[in-house]
Amino acid sequence: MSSQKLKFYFCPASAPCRAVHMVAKAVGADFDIKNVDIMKGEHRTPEYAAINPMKTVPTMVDGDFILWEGRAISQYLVQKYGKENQLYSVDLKKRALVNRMLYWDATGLYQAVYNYVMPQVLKRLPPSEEAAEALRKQVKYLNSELQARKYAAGDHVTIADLHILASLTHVSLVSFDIGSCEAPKVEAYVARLKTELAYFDQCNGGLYQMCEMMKKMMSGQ
Ligand SMILES: N[C@@H](CCC(=O)N[C@@H](CS)C(=O)NCC(=O)O)C(=O)O
Repeated sequence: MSSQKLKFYFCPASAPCRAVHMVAKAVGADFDIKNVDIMKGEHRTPEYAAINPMKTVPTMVDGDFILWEGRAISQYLVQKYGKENQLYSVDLKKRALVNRMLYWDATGLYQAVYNYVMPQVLKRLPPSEEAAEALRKQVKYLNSELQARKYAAGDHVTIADLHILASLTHVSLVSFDIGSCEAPKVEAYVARLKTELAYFDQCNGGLYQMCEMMKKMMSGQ
């Protein structure tokens, strides 16, 4: 195992970056963070494109190995540091369930969050009822999964929970009430994870700073 410090390129408010940050803390990785301000277009510079031609965050650099796609980085981190195998069990079926929830987050939940939140944040468009309904549908689905178990993929926290939590908290940037989704299990799950994860505040502060900026912008300050 290389003893070199990992380097993460993060935008502090970004959901996949916050999720990877939580995973890195959970496994006790030693890392440095380089902030990339995507609002200022810092991810589109030739220097950044040379590291990640997709020009997205997060990106991880581990010596001469470079990886992007948040969920792939999280899987790499647990496999590399492996101290908390429960986060991404080596058991075939347990891992398959974590993967199912990670893929659902990538293609279902986070897409719905993105489609509802980002037009309001980036283009100052009014909230779309159609996008809100699509998001409610995803939250209700998670509620049904949480009837049978405490966490997304079992009875303990996995990397799927950390990505799902990052997606769900992203709605704080706008006015979206998870309470309006008739999903009490999801509300309780988010509240529980926020208190259970010792690193939650440290890894998610950038989101709440951006929420404050958004509030000021919306009120014309
Ligand atoms: N599927 C990718 C999505 C990465 C992504 O789109 N990140 C956003 C920030 S949340 C970004 O880099 N946006 C810049 C752009 O698309 O121009 C992942 O999960 O890592």
